[in-house]
Amino acid sequence: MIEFTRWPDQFARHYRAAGHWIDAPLTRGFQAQVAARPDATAIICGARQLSYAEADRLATNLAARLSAHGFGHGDTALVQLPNLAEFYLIFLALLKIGVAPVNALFSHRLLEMSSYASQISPALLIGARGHELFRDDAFLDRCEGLRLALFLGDGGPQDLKDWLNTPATLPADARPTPPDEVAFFQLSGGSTGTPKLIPRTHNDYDYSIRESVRICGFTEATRYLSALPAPHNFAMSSPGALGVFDAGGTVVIADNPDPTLCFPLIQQHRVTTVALVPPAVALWQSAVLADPGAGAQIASLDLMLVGGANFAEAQARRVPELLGCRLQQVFGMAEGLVNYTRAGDSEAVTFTTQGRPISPDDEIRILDASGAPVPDGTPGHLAVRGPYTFRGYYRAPAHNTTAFDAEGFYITGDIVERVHGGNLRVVGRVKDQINRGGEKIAAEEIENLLLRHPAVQQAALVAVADETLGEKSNAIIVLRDGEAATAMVLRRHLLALGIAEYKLPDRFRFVADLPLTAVGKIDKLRLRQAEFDLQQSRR
Ligand code: J2J
Repeated sequence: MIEFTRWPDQFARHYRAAGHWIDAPLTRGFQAQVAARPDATAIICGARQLSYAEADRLATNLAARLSAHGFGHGDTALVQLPNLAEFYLIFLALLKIGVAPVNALFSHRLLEMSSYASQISPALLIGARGHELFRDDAFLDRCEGLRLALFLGDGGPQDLKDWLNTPATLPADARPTPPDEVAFFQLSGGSTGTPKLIPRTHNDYDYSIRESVRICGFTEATRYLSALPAPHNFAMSSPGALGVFDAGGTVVIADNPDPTLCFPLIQQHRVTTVALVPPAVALWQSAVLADPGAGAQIASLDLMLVGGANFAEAQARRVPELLGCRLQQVFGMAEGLVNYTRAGDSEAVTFTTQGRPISPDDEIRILDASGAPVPDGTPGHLAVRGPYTFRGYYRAPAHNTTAFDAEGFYITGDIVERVHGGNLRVVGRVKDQINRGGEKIAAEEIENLLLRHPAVQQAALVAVADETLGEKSNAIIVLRDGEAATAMVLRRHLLALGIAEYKLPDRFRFVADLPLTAVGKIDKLRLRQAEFDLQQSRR
């Protein structure tokens, strides 16, 4: 079994007694639909339409062959695929035999993938030959204990499609890991030097999905456009593709949220529901404004879920106006807690808050700097404990001592206020992270990499406001005496180290010195304020 930080017994007992944890595997919802409505369409991907029975058959083929090769409980997998049907087939296959995957983003490169590999030592690697990292097999040497690698587009014995398509029978004793064990690892947006992993159990994740389905009213008639990166927690579970499978609806896959790609898909497949980050909503709104015909293309759209980053009230109000659908705001995190505005909420709640928690057992604390609760309407630090909020990052004991308080509350690093009868409004952040249009960048990770360049003496990454993305990243650099380096040189340095492109600083600024705190650390607060002031003065 995979070691992870469990919920204390009395909490587990309570979550079971309350009916939150039902001791079923994460495949439960999907398998129920396979049994009840085998011919219903589960996934549309390009020209392919997979029924529930067909998707199950392919996932079972892969699971069976992996099982025959000795894969099972205790094994982990590192998976990286673009938005394709195979992503879900593999996830289901691995769950069926109790192999726990990390599903990396397709934008991740050498550095992120190496970090995941060293944290989980995957026995299985699944990737796409189309990704730069897998043009050859060099990366395999970085995976200690690797027993098998399969690739999309391989064409040889390692061809993933071959493993999915060749009929095979699952042994009678193959089963998912027990419901209160790790089902898979979710990715943390992070604020530390290395990307952290979040163990998610069947019980906790399944609960968040079941309740999300109920809150968002997903049914067999739901046709959900999956246009965000498929492994992201929002796209997987809020209610996400797994929520669609639970309800028996159809997932329509898009590679990305570009309206020129998505609008025709919506029209062709009569899509009813979509989840987007705010910058994508802005793109969709502009597309409709620019071409009234575009509005007709998306006429089947009934519900838009928006989350992942700050969503301005004015833009929220324009969702029903311009896009002709209902809006539910979502404030979630891969670590657990998810909040939704609900159908039937007042306009004030729908347009100016990020909703309220899924569960009556989500314990929310909003605290001032001294740790005392703040009154409603006052911003404070959000801490949370509950039936689907994790209890510890994977193999990160030192970090866990500061990420949680003594009572097991996860300290989110978000600043929120409670308004309109228990709804939360996200007003800021103290974690050292840049939220670049929903994509999270841990400042420390990039600063450490910048410091590896010989010309760099000090480096600080801070967020600056951006009209399109909400935030962009700004690297502020002090060079060593007598050294020279340009933005281009440092950008190349970061790319050569192998970071995902979305983490590249949008701008570089070279300064003579950085403000320091009393203990000699870079004073990020002052720096952020200085950058903000600079930005204002340029307007
Ligand atoms: C402001 N900030 C938000 C929102 C997340 C559903 C939706 C989103 C995520 C997600 C998710 C925000 N307004 N509506 O996992 O299941 C910021 C907060 C939060 C961090 C989490 C889901 N919604 N945020 O975005 O793990 O700062 O999850 O702590 O990527 O995004 O990021 P992530």
